[in-house]
Amino acid sequence: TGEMSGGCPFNGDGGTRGLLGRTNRDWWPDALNLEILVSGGKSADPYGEDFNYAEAFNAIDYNALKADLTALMTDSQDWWPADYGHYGPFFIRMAWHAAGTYRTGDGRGGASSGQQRFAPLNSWPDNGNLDKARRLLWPIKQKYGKHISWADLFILTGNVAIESMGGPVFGFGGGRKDVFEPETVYWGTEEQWVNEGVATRILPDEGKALENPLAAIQMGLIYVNPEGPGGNPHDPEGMARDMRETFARMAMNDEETVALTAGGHAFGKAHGAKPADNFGGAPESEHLALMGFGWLTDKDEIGKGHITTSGIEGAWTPNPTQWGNDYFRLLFKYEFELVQSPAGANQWQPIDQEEADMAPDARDPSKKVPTMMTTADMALKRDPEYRKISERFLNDQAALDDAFARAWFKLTHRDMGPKARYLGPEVPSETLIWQDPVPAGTTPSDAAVAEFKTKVLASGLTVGELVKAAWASASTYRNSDHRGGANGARVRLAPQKDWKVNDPAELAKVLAKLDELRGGLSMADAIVLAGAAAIEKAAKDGGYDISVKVTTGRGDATEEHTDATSFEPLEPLADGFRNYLKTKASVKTEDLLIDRAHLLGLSIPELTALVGGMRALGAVSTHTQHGNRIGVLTDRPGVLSNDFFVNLLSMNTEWSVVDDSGDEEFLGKDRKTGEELYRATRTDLVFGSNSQLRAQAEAFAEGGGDKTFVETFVRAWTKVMDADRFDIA
Ligand code: HEB
Repeated sequence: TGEMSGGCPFNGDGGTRGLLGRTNRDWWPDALNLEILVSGGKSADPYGEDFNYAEAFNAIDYNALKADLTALMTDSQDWWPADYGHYGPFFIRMAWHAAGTYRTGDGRGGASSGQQRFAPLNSWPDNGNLDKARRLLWPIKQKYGKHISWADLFILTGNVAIESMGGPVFGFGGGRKDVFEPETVYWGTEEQWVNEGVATRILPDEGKALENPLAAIQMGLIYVNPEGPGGNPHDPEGMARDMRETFARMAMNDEETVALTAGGHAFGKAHGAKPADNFGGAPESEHLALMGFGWLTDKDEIGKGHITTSGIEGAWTPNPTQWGNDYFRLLFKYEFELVQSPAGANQWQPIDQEEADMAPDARDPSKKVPTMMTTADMALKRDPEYRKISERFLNDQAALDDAFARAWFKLTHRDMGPKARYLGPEVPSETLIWQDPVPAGTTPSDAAVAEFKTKVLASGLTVGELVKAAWASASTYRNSDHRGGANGARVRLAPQKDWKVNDPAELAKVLAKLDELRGGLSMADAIVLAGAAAIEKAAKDGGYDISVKVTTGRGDATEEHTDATSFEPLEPLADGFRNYLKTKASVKTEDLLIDRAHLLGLSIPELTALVGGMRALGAVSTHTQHGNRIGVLTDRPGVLSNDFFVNLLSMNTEWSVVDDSGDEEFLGKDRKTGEELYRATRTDLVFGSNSQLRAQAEAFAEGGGDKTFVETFVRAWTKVMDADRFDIA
């Protein structure tokens, strides 16, 4: 037809940025490509599939490890001497930058898999010289081997650094298992780094807000530009705005932001001794003989402390290796003037600073040098809201201690998910609201389970309704920060219960009925069991005798256990499994399906089977811009069958775009008669149009493929239902 020939309608308005934005391959086209070796399902993990990190971690001599780390703090190495003879501040920055990439939008980033070892993070301008920090840790990593992951080591080292300089620490939970390849995370589309002059991402005059899910203000930064918005030091409001927005994206409020920044900058110094063009390139672009190091200059210069990292030069306090309140004392004692560092960066210097308030030189304690503040630090005094908090901390050291310790703990553990995942002797007993606590559940008897399932099937609720409710409950789970999931049954609570994707009225009806029937079962178990009962019935109606295994024991969370606002970012803007699209995104709608499958930890066959199975079961959102029952390519919805794949691949159907649907909705007509047969979305047709997904669909549509399909569907379903069961793992 005219519509399908010539131009390619599938490349329409949808894709402007691609799912991954700019990737390692774009940044470093010449880097060695190992991807071909991990294709074909081969793992890059040298420890093998059977390796149990929790067991390995629990066997460690934890105190000996901490003692080794403490000794390392002051064991200065000639190849990278410690400022003030103490590596503590350097390691705190390493830990903060490991954790600080976390963003609430998709739960990605963060410290939990040791990504700082790999590109692009190892080469971000903001991570300058942290290659040296990690290399300083290598002897300890080597000594303890697989008992401590790099990911855990980064954070534990940050804690030990704080403790060894007298700072307050709230606790440590281990359990971050290393991965051995770069994770694919969307970091933005810009083609230059921050230090190459790339534009800042919040520009109110141009109506430009920070794109979701990004949390950094320029490409290659952890958060904000320390010199000011886009490098401009004369925009205090903009500076505070940028800080507030980026820290909020990492789940931090104003108080936490002030405590973290001031507490962090109680320690250490910034490095801007020489213009940046005296230094080599980032690690990923450097010569083989540098063995993974970047940003190098000659040895004598390093020995003299002539280092440039951020370009800003100087310490914040007179005691950069000692916890205390000098940061706020100096911030409020002095007026500051704008000066340039030797490297040419904008920074603020106290006017008429008394010598007693000056900092020692990093290499020569007998020399005194002025302290400094970055434009970001100045915001803690220039922004009215930050200022109130800063003044409180200035006058109340105990409040700062507590706020810093708690915020640091949250910063470094926010991406670990439920407390059940924490390991080791220093896990705080106090339960924190951001850990999304769920009370322990109980395990019902087999008889009680069977009785409930029978009642559910006699309740008048449809297969589609029950499957949708269970999916709504479990599918919020994200592998990135391990939040969401069926445990706790938060689907009963705000905001989940009101999300459009969940068809709120229908969901309320289903939940009320299940509540009435559940007896002693938790709601969380009842929702999952009801879904299983529905699938077993649907399979039976399709001629398959299968059972869907449910591991009970889920608990029910209440509103008191729940920070409702913190769940808002978990709302799916699209859920291809239910054929739901809230608003058209800047990526293609099918990209969002792949993204969600990734967050759910699904393989390609699992993703395919779930989509086809949920369509067959009629588990499609009614509250979508596409209208009711779209994509249900079967005349027997509610029966588990491979009809979706058979009908999708049938050459009897000819597809065309529905006008005015923005290339989102498609009409399937009988090729001979022209009779309308089906309506479908991009998420449906992609299983016929994309060659790889089509191969999956074929495997499920072909002769005998129906059995493979049913088995894969049930396995994938159970995986999603149990994705958050860290309590039983
Ligand atoms: Fe910081 C450093 C900025 C936050 C901690 N810092 C730094 C620097 C800069 C910054 C520029 C320098 C670098 C070089 O070396 O040169 N920060 C910043 C900003 C922010 C921050 C902008 C936001 C607002 N920090 C922070 C936090 C923390 C920190 C949150 C933690 C907690 N830092 C830090 C430290 C240091 C730094 C410790 C030092 C290091 C050394 O000494 O080496």
